[in-house]
Order: sequence, then structure tokens, then C-alpha cells
Amino acid sequence: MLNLEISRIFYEIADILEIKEVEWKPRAYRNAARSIESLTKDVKEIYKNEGLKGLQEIPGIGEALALKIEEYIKTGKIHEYEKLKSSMPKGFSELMNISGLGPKKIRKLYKELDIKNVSDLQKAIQKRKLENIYGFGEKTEENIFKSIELLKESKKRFLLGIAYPIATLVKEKLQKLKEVNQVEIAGSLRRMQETIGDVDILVTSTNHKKVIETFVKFPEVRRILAKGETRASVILEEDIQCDLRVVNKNQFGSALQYFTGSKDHSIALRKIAIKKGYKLSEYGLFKGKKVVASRTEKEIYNKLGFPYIEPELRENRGELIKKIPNIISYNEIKGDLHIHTKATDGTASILEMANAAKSLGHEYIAITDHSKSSAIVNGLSESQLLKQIEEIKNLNKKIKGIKILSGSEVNILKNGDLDYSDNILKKLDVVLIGIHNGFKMSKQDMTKRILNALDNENANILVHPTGRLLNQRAPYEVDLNKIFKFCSDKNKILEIDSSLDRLDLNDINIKRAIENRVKLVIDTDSHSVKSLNNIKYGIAQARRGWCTSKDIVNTLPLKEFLKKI
Ligand code: DGT
Ligand code: CA
Ligand code: CA
Repeated sequence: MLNLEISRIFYEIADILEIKEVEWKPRAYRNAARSIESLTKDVKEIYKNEGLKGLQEIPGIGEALALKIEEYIKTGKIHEYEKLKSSMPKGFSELMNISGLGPKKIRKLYKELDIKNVSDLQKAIQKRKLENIYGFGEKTEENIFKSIELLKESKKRFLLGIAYPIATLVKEKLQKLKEVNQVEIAGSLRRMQETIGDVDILVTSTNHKKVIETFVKFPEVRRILAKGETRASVILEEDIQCDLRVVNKNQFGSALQYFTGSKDHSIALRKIAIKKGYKLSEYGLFKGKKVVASRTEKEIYNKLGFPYIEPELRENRGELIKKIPNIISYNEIKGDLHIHTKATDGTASILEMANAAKSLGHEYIAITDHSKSSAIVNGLSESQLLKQIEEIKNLNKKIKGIKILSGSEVNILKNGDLDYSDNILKKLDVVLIGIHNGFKMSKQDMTKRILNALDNENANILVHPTGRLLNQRAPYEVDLNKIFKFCSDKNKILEIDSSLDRLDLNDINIKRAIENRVKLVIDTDSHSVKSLNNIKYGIAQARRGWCTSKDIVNTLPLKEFLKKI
């Protein structure tokens, strides 16, 4: 879909205009960007079917912006954006990707220190020049430095949630070709790793050449990097590299096992094969020269004395040594507990979110808008929250097939207090608590702050427990062992937040949490109807963290779930 590309451009235009101190327009671009980002329909389809008029029906899109979208669909470029970019010093736009640096700060750095790109910025930090500017302290300097490091690392890697839909689309298209027998995504994407270097796809076919020729002509392909008899490498939308390999049918299992990796898992598995008198390669499991297994992965694992090992577990984190539990499957979540609506910074109404969740098969949802101190996202005052509780009561009388719970995502204040009085918290079915500001604390203070908040008897679930944003913001410092102990002693729950850029807790911390007998929930932190679908990314991390459905509280039906919180 072009939606994400266009919304990213609009966000960037907004930033540049703001740096140039243009009024009003940045806001319009940002609204439009948010709106397009959360659309469930492809703008290209809307344009194809309904033209400019259809585009103008998207909230936040007037005639001028509709024309820009049209221009991008037709030419792959937006002239005004190109012009704006070229009016800025080269490398300037990279500064905008650094977390902790908004347009205002960038303008200051440019005016006062002549900082035009990331390398200027790094030099200035090394010379400790930023500290002398009003609004920048030692901590800010340190944080910007960390963000630059993260940005450098992330350049080569894509978010799982960005790569997955594109790869799945390509997979489905390959599946439809009559020359193609089997298709499977391999590599880190099949293992559902939180970030992806490149997409690997494996097919078996009756006509290798034809498959390669058709593949490189898919409209999703931007550029061909390499093309041979049995493989091709291309650049897809979003600049994602995709490697396609065509293999023979009788080698599909061994090739899939090899190209799924992880490299560490496969190396360990090969060693085991050798110990048992076999040799394992992408062409098969051999005893001497004889192939003993190669058609399916299951055959290979079984021959080596293992059950089939799910791709998410293939990280050499004990799966070839310990007994593997029966990990949670993708259809076991019964309710989504972290949902925002139009009342704060979401894009849909309570009813729209409830109906969408119902069609996904959920039995219950919790509406959890932001609390009052989160002013930037229109946090609800106590009286607004009381009104929302009433509204939900009334909706529950009308809607069938799904139960709407009243909740809130309550901000944890810097002193560890919660953002609403206990009186109002008592009235809610589900209370989420989370850190949304004041990230720069010592480990000790942050741990104390969170434990203090969790200690409130009304608090149920700590959301995005480490606060990291993938490719953007490192986790805040916190002693997770202390949090785990507290949660398991006091029956508090930790969240696996499925947002594309959060996936927080991450796989490793999920595994540590359940080893400490902590209960978890998986939810989406949705701000739109579309993002309710992100639940699979959170489930994937739970699978990578060895969770069974017993570890995940919202696999329970409503009644039992309510008993656990
Ligand atoms: P990525 O793309 O960086 O997110 O990670 P992967 O795991 O997709 O790695 P990639 O694309 O370089 O290679 C795909 C798979 O091919 C990898 O998971 C395992 C296999 N593979 C690649 N290089 C080697 C190797 O040197 N040894 C072994 N045993 N397997 C390899
Ligand atoms: Ca890969
Ligand atoms: Ca690859």
C-alpha cells in the first residue's frame, strides 16, 4: 500500500514547514498523515474507483492534499515535497528522525550552532556545545547521542509490521501462479523477529524461469538487483529487499529449514546431525550419500529426534536442549484490552472499534483512552471519563456479541502516583498504567516510580513496560527483575504491546517474565480500526518468548478474565 509512504511524506513536509516557521500548514499535513496512516483502504484503490472526489472524502484531506496524493500515485513523487527538501541543507532531513529532536530544537541548533546534519550534531555533542543552549541539558545531549546510535543501527532494518503485509501480498501473488507449487516466506520474517533485514521467499515450481520472470515484473517490484536461473533479488515498496529462491519439490523441506534459520539454530542443528551420524544441508538430511529426509521440515526434525519446531522458536535459545512447551497459537486471544478512540487521539468511535473487534472474533474489548495529564493527546478529565463510562453502559445494552469494558490508560506521574483519584479508578473494569513522560530517570528512581504505581490496588496492567520505540527510542532504565517479582507476588499483569514500533515487552523479556511466573496480556494499543489487526505481531513475540496460552490472561473467556484482574 502507498498509504504509509504518503503519510510519511506528509509528516516530513509538516516537520520541514515547522522548521521554516510556517504557521497552520504543518498541522493540516500532520492531521492528513495520521488519517491516511490509519485508513483500512488503499489510497490507490480509492483513487482508481472514485477519483479525486473519493480522496477528498478521507478525513483531513481537502482538494489541495488530494491533488498531492494523485500526483504521488501517478508519478511516484510530490513536487512540493521535493522542492521543500532541496531548500534545506543536505542531510538536514535526517535530523528529523532523531528521537528527542523536534522541529523547534532543530531550528535552534541550526541558528545557534550551524548544525546541518547528523555528523555536525555528533561533533557538537562531542565538544559539549549543546549544553550551552537554552532548552538543552546534559541529559538531552546524552539522549540525542543514544538516538543517533540507534538510528545508525536501524537504517538497515525494517519493522516486522511494515515488512509482513508487503511480503504476504507477494507470497499470495506467487501462490496464484500456475507454475508455482509451494510458497513459503523464510528468514527472520518467518521467525517473526521484531525487525527484518530482508525478506526471503522460497518456492517450488515446474518452471523456474517463468516464475522468476513473472516475479520481477510484479508491480510491487521497484528495482531488480539480480536475476538468475533459480533466484532473484529485488527492491520492493518501502525499499525492502526481497530474495526469491526456486528449488525442487523434493528439497523444499531442507531448503526451507536452511533459509528460515536462524543461522545460530541451524548451526547447532547441524552439529547434532553430525553427532548422530548424519549430514544436514539445504539439499537434505544425508546418511552417507543417501537422502533420509528433505521434503518437509517435520521429517528432518523428527529424524533428528525432535518434534517439529515452530519457526518463532528457532533462535538457539534452548529449543534444541529443553522440552518445548505447547506455545500459544495465533487464534487464542479473546479480547483486546488497550484501545483508544476519537475521545482522545484515536480515529474511530467506541462503536466502530467494538464492531471491528467483533468481526475479528473478539469476545470483549476494553476502551482505554488517555488520562488527564496527557494533554497533547487530549487526555480525558475525570468528568469526561465518567461520561464515557455511562456511554459504554448504554452501548452494551444495544450491541450484541461483544462486551465493551470501561478502562483507561492511566499516566504514571513522576512521583509514582496515578493520574486519577482512586474513586474514579474503582469505577473502571480495567486499569492500565504506563509511563508517557519523564523517561530520563535513574534506574533506581524509575523502578521505584513504577512499583509505587503498581502498588495502587486499582492498577491491573503495566503497559509497554520498557517504553522503547523500535529504531527510535531506547528503553528507559528499569530493574525488570524487581518488577517481575512484584507482579508475581501481587498478581499484577504486564503487557505485550503489539504496536509496530513497540513490541514491548520484547521476546527475551517475555521469556524472563514467564520464568518468573508473571502473567501477561497481549493487546494492540490501537488508535484505529486497522491497527486491531496488529495483534498477530504481539502473539508472535509471545511465541518467541515461549508463552503458552496459560501465561496470557486474555486467552480466557470474559468471566474468567474478570476474575483474574
Ligand atoms: P535478516 O534478514 O537479517 O533479518 O535475518 P535472516 O535470518 O532472514 O538472515 P538472511 O536473510 O541473511 O538469511 C536467511 C537465512 O539463510 C538465515 O536465517 C539462515 C540462512 N543463512 C544465511 N547465511 C547462512 C550461513 O552462513 N550459515 C547458515 N547455516 N545459514 C545461513
Ligand atoms: Ca532475511
Ligand atoms: Ca536474505
